Amino acid sequence: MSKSDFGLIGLAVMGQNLVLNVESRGFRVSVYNRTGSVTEAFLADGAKGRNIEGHADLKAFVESLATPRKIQIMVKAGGAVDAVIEQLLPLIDQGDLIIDGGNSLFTDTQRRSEYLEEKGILFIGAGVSGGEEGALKGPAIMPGGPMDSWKIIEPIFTAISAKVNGEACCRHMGAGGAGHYVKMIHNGIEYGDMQLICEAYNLFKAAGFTAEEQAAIFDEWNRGDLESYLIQITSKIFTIIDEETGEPIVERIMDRAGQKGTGRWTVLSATEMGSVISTINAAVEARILSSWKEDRVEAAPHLQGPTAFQSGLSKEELKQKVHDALFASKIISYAQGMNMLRAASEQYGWGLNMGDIASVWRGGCIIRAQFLNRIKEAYEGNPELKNLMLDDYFKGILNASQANWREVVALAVTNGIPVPAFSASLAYYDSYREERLPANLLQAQRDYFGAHTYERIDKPVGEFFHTEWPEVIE
Ligand code: NBP
Repeated sequence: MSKSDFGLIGLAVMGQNLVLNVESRGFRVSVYNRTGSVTEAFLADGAKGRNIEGHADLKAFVESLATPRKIQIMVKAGGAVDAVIEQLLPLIDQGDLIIDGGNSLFTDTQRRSEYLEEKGILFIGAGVSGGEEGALKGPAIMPGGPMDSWKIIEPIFTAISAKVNGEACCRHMGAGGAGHYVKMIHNGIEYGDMQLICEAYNLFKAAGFTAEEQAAIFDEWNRGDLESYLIQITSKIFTIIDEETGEPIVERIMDRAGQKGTGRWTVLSATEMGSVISTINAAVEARILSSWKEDRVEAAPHLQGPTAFQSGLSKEELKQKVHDALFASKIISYAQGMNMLRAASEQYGWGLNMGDIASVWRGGCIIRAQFLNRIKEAYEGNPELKNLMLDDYFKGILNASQANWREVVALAVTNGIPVPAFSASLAYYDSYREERLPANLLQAQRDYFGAHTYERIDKPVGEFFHTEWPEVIE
């Protein structure tokens, strides 16, 4: 029997669907899963009649693969990946390629890259986005690792990835952990996008829009400049009615959000690098606050706020203003994410290409959106673009939207409706365009209590001064 072109370990939902996708592109695939019954069930069901062979024994699995072997690990991120690598090492040869396609922390990927390089094993850490459906029909793939390793898997990854205008949503991102880093930022941006949509929904709900009206608004937005997968599914969510109560299902769902950790990793990495991702940060914190359900229920009768929603706006006017606030905030979120990628690229020497990243995110993944074409164009037109906000297209939108954006944030604040991501985005915009921030006073305070010194606006940069501040008498 001919050897397989590709092997995959880890037959949970993502692994199974990726296998079916690879096979559907004309490749022969071997599979292995720690729990053998899972492999058997897959062979008897989804893989039945397809060019897929399953193995209960890891050695037999490895031997079934054509060399250089291409083995993708699709198991739970963390220790399980290391465990599988250790099991593979005695069985594979130098020059074989291991790909970790799970949501691994990029520092783990960097470590594994170095470890495997020492042993002569090729390694790619690939972020895969698009959930189960993407895995089956065409995900966005963000591979990182040495170029020679990438070349080995490029034909298969290019074949299975999503396509936009005939272009594969899969490009080599950079060395080491670059691919998993880009995937982590993708997930952070996904958090931001989702939270911004939720804030729009919350305002509409307070203003008395029905679920049906919201379905129509998001559907309309999905046919305009906000066109995206997340806006599309949001529109559909509002159309689903709970059979038991006859209410829209969204109103029966518990308001306690979960998270698996990639948003938190993004925030931690930003803090370490001195990047500002306030929109994503607000989104991560909003999920945490949502999880404090019992505390919120207990506090609600004790802490006062405005009672009836008042705006003085027609529904049509409010719709337009919220649209502008959402679009402007979304631009800020992407501007922050792209700047963080640039900072990481410099820090780790990855040479990330912003245009390529925007291009890969256009299809297959959760944040796929029409406006990623504009981001791609912005960075292709000016690879040194300092901040996405300064690109002509985005600058035009921000300038045209800022008045409505402010009105929406003010309206939310006046009515006691939390809009942490809208307002964090606006504060970033206003801080970035401010020539003089109040950090002069901050420097004075630091010099006061810690003699940290300060620079002066009327003296050369890099010259430091200290004032003998008056003693504080307690
Ligand atoms: P899970 O993350 O739920 O992992 C389950 C798989 O890991 C099973 O095949 C399981 O084998 C295997 N496994 C575990 Br758990 N511990 C193992 C160990 N010590 N040795 C060998 N195998 C082990 O699966 P998933 O949801 O398909 O996701 C796979 C990867 O893709 C994860 O890193 C995930 O974060 C990432 N991802 C998921 C999605 C998504 O939408 N679900 C999207 C994008 C990326 P068993 O059957 O023997 O328990």
